[in-house]
Amino acid sequence: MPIREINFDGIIGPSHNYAGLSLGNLASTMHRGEASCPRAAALQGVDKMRANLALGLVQGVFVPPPRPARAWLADLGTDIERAEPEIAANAMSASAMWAANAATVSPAPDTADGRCHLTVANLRTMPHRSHEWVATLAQLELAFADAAFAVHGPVPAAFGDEGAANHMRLTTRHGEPAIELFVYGRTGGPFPARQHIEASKAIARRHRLDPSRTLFVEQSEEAIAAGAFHNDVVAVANERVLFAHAKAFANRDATLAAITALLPGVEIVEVADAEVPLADAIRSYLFNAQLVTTPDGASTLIVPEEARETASVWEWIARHLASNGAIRRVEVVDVRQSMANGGGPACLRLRVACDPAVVDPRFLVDEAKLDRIAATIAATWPEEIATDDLQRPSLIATVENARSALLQTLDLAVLASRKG
Ligand code: SUG
Repeated sequence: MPIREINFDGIIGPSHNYAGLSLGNLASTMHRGEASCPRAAALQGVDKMRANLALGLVQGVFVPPPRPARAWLADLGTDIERAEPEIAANAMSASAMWAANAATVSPAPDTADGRCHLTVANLRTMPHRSHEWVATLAQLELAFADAAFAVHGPVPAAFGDEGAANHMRLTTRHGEPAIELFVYGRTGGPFPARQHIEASKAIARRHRLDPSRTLFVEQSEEAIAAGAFHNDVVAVANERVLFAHAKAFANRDATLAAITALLPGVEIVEVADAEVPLADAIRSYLFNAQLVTTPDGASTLIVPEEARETASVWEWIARHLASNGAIRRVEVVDVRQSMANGGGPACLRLRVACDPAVVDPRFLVDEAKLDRIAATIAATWPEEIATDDLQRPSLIATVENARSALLQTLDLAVLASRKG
């Protein structure tokens, strides 16, 4: 079977809540303290996957890690009952749902040993995300156990790494080798830059990429300061299309010139600030869309409902479609529960380009399996979580039982015994 692009969506976990833990992520801060709806959130995620299947795409899933993160709490010398509320919230986060931050992936055609390489992200900048990698690595090692893959542990925690959200790959149909772009932050003004250049360079070396087809690009300080805590909030790439805001990169001209020099067939779709101001781009998550190629060859943009509700964005989309631009079709999905924590359609998925036959089939889904997942969610996920519930013993029992039920549904009980 040929290489296909597979989107692995993080199933939104039963502890999904709005503790407001992510400084620099405006949605997370704005919704701090609100009650969340984990069951509705997870079902929104399932519906997004159904829509992807209907487009003819190959779809996979990752399961939520154990919450509370009991091993992390033990390393801190405490437990969920006794931890201070802020620490408890960090141990109860469902943030692993944003699978774009799970790992960086270099498909086999780009690597010197012809294997598809994955490096799990250390996510060290935010405490609630810093412990995700342990359970994520266990899952990656299971899903991608075939010799076609090389799964790497995290880069040293001295250097922050947030995975595929800061990585783009461009190819053309003319058969030139792909280029991989690593976007790092140097400063974000008042907000942390989460991706460190040394982490990106380490990943490129581990993945045995061709240095002459690898670019390290600085994200603009203005974008980070405006709330684009990851590059995928202001840019997305698929095949030969790069879709980006004009303020995405620190050195716009040099960056676009370097990309074009390496890949003359690239199509750059740039949105000017005068058309869609940075604030609208971030509020609407126009660029946190899934840019995919459907089997009919059409470049399709999957945007959240919030894009339709933002006038400048929806007008830009209408103009682009009418002009017969590189993006041929736009689909709208409702992922509002995730969006309220700063996670759009693209955050919820990790792209792995490989032969689907070499992936552990338990991580691939069709309609029937999504029905079973939805039934488990409907039966076991809590309906609502208020942030002062996070240490309530009955909620903790519900969250742990819900994950066990999902692992049973997917025949992945083996993950229950792994540390996380
Ligand atoms: O890391 N939100 C996530 C959102 C991640 C979005 N991912 C990408 N852009 N690829 C984050 O900031 C909020 C959790 C809270 O506030 O409780 C949070 O972690």
